[in-house]
Amino acid sequence: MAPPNNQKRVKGTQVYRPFVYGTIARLFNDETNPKPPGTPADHTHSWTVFVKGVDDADITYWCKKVQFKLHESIPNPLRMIDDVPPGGAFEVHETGWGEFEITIKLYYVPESLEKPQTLYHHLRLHPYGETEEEKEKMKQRGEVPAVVYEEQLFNEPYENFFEILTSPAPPGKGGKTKVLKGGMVSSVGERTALIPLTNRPGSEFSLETENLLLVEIRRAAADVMKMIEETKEDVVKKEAELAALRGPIQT
Ligand code: SLL
Repeated sequence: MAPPNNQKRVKGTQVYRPFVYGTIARLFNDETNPKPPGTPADHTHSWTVFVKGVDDADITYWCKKVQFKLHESIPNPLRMIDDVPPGGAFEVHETGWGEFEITIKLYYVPESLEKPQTLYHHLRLHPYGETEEEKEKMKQRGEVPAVVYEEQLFNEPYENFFEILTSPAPPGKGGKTKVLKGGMVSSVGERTALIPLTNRPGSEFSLETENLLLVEIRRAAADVMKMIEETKEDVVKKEAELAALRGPIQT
C-alpha cells in the first residue's frame, strides 16, 4: 500500500511488541477429552492454533487479523480470524490425525501501512522433547504444546501508527488490569511491550524465564571461556614439545 503523502515516519525509532503463537494438541479420551459428536472416526486429537499477547495482553491495536492456512485435507483450509476483542486470541480449533506445517499470516492495522507477514509453525500432536523425561512429562500432562515467543518489530513506524502503538488503551476497549494469584498484575488490554514478572501455569514467557535463560547462557559462556583457556594451554604445551623435538635451531 503506498503511503499517503502526508505520512511521515518517526525516524530512528523502533517499537517492539511481544506476542506468542503456536499450537496445543490433546489426544481424545473418554474421560477428559471426549470426541465431539460427528468427529470423523480416524481423528485422534483435538488441537488449537493461535496468535495472542503474552499473558493475554492486547495485540489487536497492531494486529488486525490473522489468516491460518491448514492442511488441504481439512475442509476450508484457509481460515481468516478478524473479529477478536482486545486481549483475545486469534485462534482456530480443529480435530485431526496428522501433523503438518501451518502457515500463519499476520495482517496489521491499516494505519501501520505495513504489508502482511508470514510465519510457519509445525503442528505437533505427539509428545516430543530432547530427552525421554521431557516426552514423558508431556504425556502425563495430556497436552502437547508447541508455543513460540516472538517480538514484532516496527521500524520507524508512521506517525499515526506510532501514536496508536504508544497511547494508553482507550476506555471500554480492554485496558483493565487483572490481578492474578500471588498478587501479580497482568496487562489485559494494555498497550505494552512488557512481559510478566513471573510465570504462572500455562504462561511461561516472563522475566523469570528470561532470567533463568540468562543464567544458563552465562554458565555456557563461562564453560566456553574455560575451554578456550584449556585449548590455549594445550597449544603452548604442544609448541614447547615441538620445539624440543626439533632441537636447537641451527643458523
Ligand atoms: C501426514 N503430512 O501425512 C501429514 C499430513 C494431514 C493432517 C497430515 C485431516 C483432518 C480432516 C488431518 O488431520 N490431516 O480430515 O479434517 O502425516
